[in-house]
Order: sequence, then structure tokens, then C-alpha cells
Amino acid sequence: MTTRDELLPLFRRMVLIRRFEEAAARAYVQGKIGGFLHLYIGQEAVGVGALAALEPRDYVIGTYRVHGLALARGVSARACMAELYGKDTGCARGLGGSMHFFDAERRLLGGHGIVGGHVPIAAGAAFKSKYTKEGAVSICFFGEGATNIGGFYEGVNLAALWRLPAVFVCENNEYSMGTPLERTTPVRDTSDRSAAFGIARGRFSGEDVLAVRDGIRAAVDRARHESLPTLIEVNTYRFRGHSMSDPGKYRTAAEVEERKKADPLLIARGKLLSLGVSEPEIDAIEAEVETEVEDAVSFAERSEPAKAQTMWETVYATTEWPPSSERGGAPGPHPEPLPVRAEGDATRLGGRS
Ligand SMILES: Cc1ncc(C[n+]2csc(CCOP(=O)(O)OP(=O)(O)O)c2C)c(N)n1
Repeated sequence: MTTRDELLPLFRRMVLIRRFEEAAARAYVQGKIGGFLHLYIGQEAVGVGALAALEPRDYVIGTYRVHGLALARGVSARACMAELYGKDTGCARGLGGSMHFFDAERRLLGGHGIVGGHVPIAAGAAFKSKYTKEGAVSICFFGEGATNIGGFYEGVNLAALWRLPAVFVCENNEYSMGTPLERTTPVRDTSDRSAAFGIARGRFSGEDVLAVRDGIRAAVDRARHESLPTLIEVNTYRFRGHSMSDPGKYRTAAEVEERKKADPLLIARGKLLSLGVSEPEIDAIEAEVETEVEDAVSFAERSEPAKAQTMWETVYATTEWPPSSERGGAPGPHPEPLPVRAEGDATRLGGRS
């Protein structure tokens, strides 16, 4: 039976994601955040519910729509917002930006921009877990569009073949950028594809955070205790565009409004009221979250920009440039830091993503 103590923290996390994403959208249109920005608004119950079924030792791998997963995993709103702003205090020290959040301590292995490219990485983390007998489960999130990509088949195939402790979660939000599922995919239920690998499957709605948690928990248990992978489709819907550059002309405003009636935050709120939580208690949580997000924005704004030097400490294996092998072994000068963009001069990359 659901208790208020179970639901309240999950509700708070969903509200945090919603308010965080709204604040990020505002900062983006003000030109304070560069690159791309893909919001998770509408899908909060999937990430929050799924991650509530995990242990700290488990691995979490997501796509470019990763902010919600990071917040649900416990990365601070400050570190997430600072990452969007390209600041040194961000969870990837400002080098990753929106699509490439990382947090090694919380075993968040990205944020990946290549559709489906991260599925084999999730299989790899599951392989490592099995090989070292660490008992960790690897959970991988992707959209329905990714189930038509080679990396998806390679990753899930190996997980099935080697009986890896992995959970593959397809967040079916019905559109891949502006293309509806029926124009890209011959099956309506992407978990049907589990048959190709001979693995277990699941399919459920992503509106109710506790139902998501319970559905994912069954797959996590199978992974942890039987070392078997599962492919799950969670049916969800994003209320905003694919990214901030998406005018959303491929669906009607009426369709979006209709779907907002099943907003996961509204559903959780209704459930809390029915469990005896009062309106003022809920309002207090929302006010507390507002303050947390405002604090994250002001932290990001006053933080130092990413440092070019960080690349030499974290991305490349050497802090010398050019490498001594290219200089006949002679020691070389330390690299000059690259120029860093001025605050508010966030450059938009071309194209749509
Ligand atoms: C290999 C690859 N092809 C194309 C793109 C461009 N692209 C970015 S997101 C996206 C749509 C993916 O849709 P889906 O997998 O359903 O996830 P959603 O965005 O709905 O969460 C595409 C085609 C890309 N990033 N990588």
C-alpha cells in the first residue's frame, strides 16, 4: 500500500525537475545557455520512478534529455544548472553542457548525444558489473527512435547473449524530433523487439510515478538476482518541443493540452491529497523547490566559466602539448588556455537537434 512517506519525496523530485527545466528554458532564451537544450517536461515520472527502484551502486545511462535523470539521481540542482551554463562548478566541470551530464560518484555515465550510441555502453557497464561480481544493475534510457538504430541492437544483443544485469527502458514519447512513431517503426509496442533477443519485456504507462517504480523494480530484481536483461517500453509524452529550437508544428496545441490532463505531477498531487496530505503541505514543498531552483540559477550565474585547463586534466591523457612523442621526447611548454566565451555570449550551433 502506498504511503505518503513513499510518495512525498518522489513528488518533490518531480517538481524539482519541472521547475528546473522551466528555469533552464528561460535562461536559454536569454542567451545564457549555449548549444542545445532538450527538456524532460512531461516525462518526469519515468526518470523519478525508475531511479527510485535503484541502489546507489547501480549505473544510470541516458540520452541528451538527461537533466531529469541527473536530478532524480541526486545530482544537485546547482551542479546541473552550472553545467548548462558551461561553468566550472557544473557536474561535468562545464565541458559537457546539456547533453553530457556526468557524475561518477552517483554512477551517472552520461548524457549521450548520439541516438542509441549509449546502449552498448550500458551493456558494457553491465558486463563490468557481472565480471567483477559487484552486484550493480545497469539501467539505460532512450527514446523510441533509438530502437531503429544499430547501437540498440548491438547493445541489447550482447546483454541477452551474455546474460547481463541490464534494464533497457524505452521512453516512448510518440515522437522522434518531429516524426511520429508510425512513420518510423513497424511495431506499435517497441518492447515487442525483446522477442528478437529472447529476453523478458515489460510495458506500462509513465504517468504514475509509483507504478513506474514498481514496474522497473521487477526488471531490476531480475537483473540483480538472475543476471538477466529486460526491455521495457514506458508510454509517456513530452509537453515541450523536442529541443528549444523546435516550434512543434507536427502536432496540434489541442493534442498537447489533452495530454496535459494526465500530467504526472497532477496525478501525484491528486494521490497525495487522497492520502491525507494537505494543500498547504504541498504548497510548502513547491515553494521550497522554487527557492532551490532560484539558488541554482544564481549559483550558476556567479560561478567561474569552464577552464580550458580542465580538458587537459580530464579529457586527454596528457597535460603536455604537443605530446612528447611528437617532439622527439623533448619536454614542451604547457598549453596556453583556449579563449573562453564571455558570459551571455553563448553561441548557438547550427542545425536542429
Ligand atoms: C545517430 C543520430 N542520428 C540522428 C541524430 C539527431 N537526433 C537527435 S535526437 C533525435 C530523435 C530521437 O528520438 P527518440 O529516440 O524517440 O528520443 P526523444 O528525443 O523522443 O527522447 C534525432 C534524430 C542523432 N543525434 N544521432
